[in-house]
Amino acid sequence: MYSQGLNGQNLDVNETPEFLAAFQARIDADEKIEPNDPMPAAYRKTLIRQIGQHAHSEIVGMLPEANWITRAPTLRRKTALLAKVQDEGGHGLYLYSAAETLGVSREAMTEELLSGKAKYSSIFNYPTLSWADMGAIGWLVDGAAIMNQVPLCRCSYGPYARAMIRVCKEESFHQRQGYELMISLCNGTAAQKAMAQDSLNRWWWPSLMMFGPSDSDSQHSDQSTAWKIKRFTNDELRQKFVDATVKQADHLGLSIPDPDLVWNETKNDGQGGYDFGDIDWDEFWKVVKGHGPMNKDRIAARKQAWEEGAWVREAALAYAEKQKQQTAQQVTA
Ligand code: BYC
Repeated sequence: MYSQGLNGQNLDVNETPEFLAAFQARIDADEKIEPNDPMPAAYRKTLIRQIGQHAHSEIVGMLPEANWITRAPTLRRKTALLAKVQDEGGHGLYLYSAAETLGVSREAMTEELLSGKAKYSSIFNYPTLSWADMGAIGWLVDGAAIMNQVPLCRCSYGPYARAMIRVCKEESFHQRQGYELMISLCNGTAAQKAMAQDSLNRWWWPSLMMFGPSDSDSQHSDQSTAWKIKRFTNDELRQKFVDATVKQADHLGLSIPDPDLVWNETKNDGQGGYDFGDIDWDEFWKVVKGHGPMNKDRIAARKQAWEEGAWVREAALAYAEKQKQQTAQQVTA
């Protein structure tokens, strides 16, 4: 939809020092960069990478939860989960559209996902083993997503920033849906509470990994921050998430699976924050490189959906072409 507005005139820019300085001055003045504005090729490439991977994450992210729609324990839970999974599909579509405004096609992005070239969030390569995982995902995964994505509403690239406003509103509903599910389980039987604890144990560390490698290993952070694509570093957002979430676990009466978690009054410029244990970065990179528990299944499911949906795309294109011809005939008549 957005790509209709891209006229392609500024895809090749002569990146003289004057041009780069003027571009950075626009960013520093908090101006939004729009699809037809001239921009450095590296800025465009960074956005295509990040927005494309973000879109893939939303679409792949439908799979772990969709697995539980038919097994939701009540009609109320089923409709809420169905709506949530549908929202994630919508987020993927806004994001693919935002990436298209940068001159990349949806087909090219999908091919990169299916070939393993484009990444998607590590979190979706873990299995959903119990109903409590629907609560833990909403609470922790959507909670982490909100922490990361609210700053993206102020990203320098207009279409991405605007798409994130609606996405964040919906993620907020998802987070509450998950937390409310956890409250019910924690107020239920001992077995239900144990199921909630087991789920927290399995999803805690992968949720911290969602924020990406530590700042010292984050190859893109410095440039993305200078371009105001990123407003906070990976470690800053991870810290904010831990500080907000520990209190929520306390309220549920659940224990965070980290023996090194301790309040540190000196953190966050003296406002206090939690010290936490070391993240298993070997596990993180293994999952990112395609060797997590569910990587193969996730890509196989996307490949199947892409192939089986080919006729729908063809039919939609043929219909659009027919409509175009009919409109042209009406104009000339
Ligand atoms: N998983 O230099 P860095 C959701 C990659 S969807 C996999 O720090 P950057 C939801 C990174 O791509 C959640 N890969 O990168 C959906 C880079 O590799 P490449 C998705 C990761 O971009 C359904 C390399 O590691 N959210 O919320 O500056 C249901 C070095 O990293 C991960 C977004 O996509 C990871 N966790 O920062 C429920 C948000 N972390 O590209 C919920 C938008 C890093 O050079 N994205 N990598 O091959 C971002 O904010 C940033 O891209 C990141 C990474 C913070 C994720």
